[in-house]
Amino acid sequence: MPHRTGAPATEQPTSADDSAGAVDRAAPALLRFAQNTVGRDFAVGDIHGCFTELQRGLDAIGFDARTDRLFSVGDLVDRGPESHHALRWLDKPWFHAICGNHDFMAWRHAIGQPYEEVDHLQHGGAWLLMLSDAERPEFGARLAALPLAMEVDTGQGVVGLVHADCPYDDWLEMGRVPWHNTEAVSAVADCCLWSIDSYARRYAGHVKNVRAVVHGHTTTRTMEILGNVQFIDTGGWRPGGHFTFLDPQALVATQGPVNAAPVPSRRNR
Ligand SMILES: [Mn+2]
Repeated sequence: MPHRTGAPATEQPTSADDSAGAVDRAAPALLRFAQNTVGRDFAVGDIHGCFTELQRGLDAIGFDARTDRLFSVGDLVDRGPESHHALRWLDKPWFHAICGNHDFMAWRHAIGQPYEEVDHLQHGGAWLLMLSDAERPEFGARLAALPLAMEVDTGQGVVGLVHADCPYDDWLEMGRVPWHNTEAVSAVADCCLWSIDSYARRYAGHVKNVRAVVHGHTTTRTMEILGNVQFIDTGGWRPGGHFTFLDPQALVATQGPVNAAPVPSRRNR
């Protein structure tokens, strides 16, 4: 059980039946990547259907698809105009993503088992209705297969990626989670997907046995570091924000260009 995050935050589910681990996943929930010895690695925050903006950022940092890798900390879909491009991006051999709460809501919606605690349609999910009946299950299956966490070997220890919050003070615990035992996993999955607790408390403890843990989910004006935990969702998906590209090997972040899309009128946000 997670011991860091305490009581569930308001967005978190209360029923085990509706919790994030209650539906079988097609992939191991913790994926490990070997060190990239031929190019650079970058982690990027929430994308939310803004893949053209993301590409603009990649161009700005000179991303080389032949040798570099891009790791998304989740929330590929909802809110932006190009959520339906998510599978195209997941097909790219250099693009790897974990599951965010929006990806979770989208896949539950797409397979006809909507997550009852949050109305996905009210949180950017209307794009799913635009897909054909043939496309929707494919999105459901692909998003359901996203792992809840990743670790990237940097040659100086691993850097961990989790969408919202790390359930443990010791990264090795992530490797001990019985990911296929859905009842045991649900509280862990809920923390990984939804929790804003550590950030809200400005918790600055050091997660052991990992160089750094990288999160999205909590949108900040500039990247923030608490202990060895790095929050990199700097709102590249919304007007005035920018993508932050964090090199896990050097632990150096580069800012992408400012998102110059017009600010939507208030009722359309
Ligand atoms: Mn999120």
